[in-house]
Amino acid sequence: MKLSDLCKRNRSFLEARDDYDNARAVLLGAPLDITSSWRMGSREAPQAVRDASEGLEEYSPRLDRSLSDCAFYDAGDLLLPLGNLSGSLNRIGQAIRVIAGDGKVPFMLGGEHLVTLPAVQAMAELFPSLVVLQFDAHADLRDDYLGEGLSHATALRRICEVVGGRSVYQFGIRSGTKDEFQYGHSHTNFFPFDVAGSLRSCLPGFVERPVYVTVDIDVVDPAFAPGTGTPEPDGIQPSEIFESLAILKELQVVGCDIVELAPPYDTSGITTMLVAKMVRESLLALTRAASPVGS
Ligand SMILES: [Mn+2]
Repeated sequence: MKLSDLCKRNRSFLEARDDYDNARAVLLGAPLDITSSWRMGSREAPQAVRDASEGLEEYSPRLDRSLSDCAFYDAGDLLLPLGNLSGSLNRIGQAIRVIAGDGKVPFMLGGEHLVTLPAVQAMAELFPSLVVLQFDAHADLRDDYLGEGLSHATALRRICEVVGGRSVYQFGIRSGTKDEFQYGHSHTNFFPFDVAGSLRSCLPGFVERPVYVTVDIDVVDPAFAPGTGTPEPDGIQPSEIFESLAILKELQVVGCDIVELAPPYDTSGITTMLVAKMVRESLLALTRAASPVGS
């Protein structure tokens, strides 16, 4: 199936090129929020981020690089059969397979955190030594949530089953059950609270490997990012997330996503603007990196 058969295109992200064939990265909205355990609304995030991007400069002083120098395409939002969870996840995986199969970096905008699972499954088929980096307030390591194995609260547990816990790195975690923290400490590379310093300290472990990066916006403190389904106090400042995203240019990032922005709770628009700026900085960092492994 063609990507255009799976998506609906609307207004594009700032400076996106209308040229899929020559794009290095492809933005893709995954507006799924049906397993959100508390507050829904993340399905509205991809289009809200595109709208907010109009308020950004295309130049990044931190990276000294402009979006106009960056070949990326905005594929629009996936058409998902909401209410059909497995059908929705299958469609996400299908689209990621098309993009990555064309040698491009898929950059997905959630949606809830469960959208990361089919993306990682698809990427791990193409890149068997895939490493997953997660920036998040929550461990997302439950084995089930209310008896369901597929939930945004179980996303990273399922991902551990795909790539192996030793290939999963979790940064900024400050919330979860005691079982989740024990599982994290014994099965994954688990770094509670800290993000940028821990990321830098473990770079040698995966600098030669293909990396998938998943950023849950709730890793940032709710003072700066209130527009999310499950805000968790005691988080990092935006400067630490931007410092961490800049490090991506040293890695072989083959895919990434930013999830869990929920515009209905973002009355001032600051969370949406933060995510738009994170998209800009990530695009600039990862398209400057070396070609992905295997491409
Ligand atoms: Mn999460």
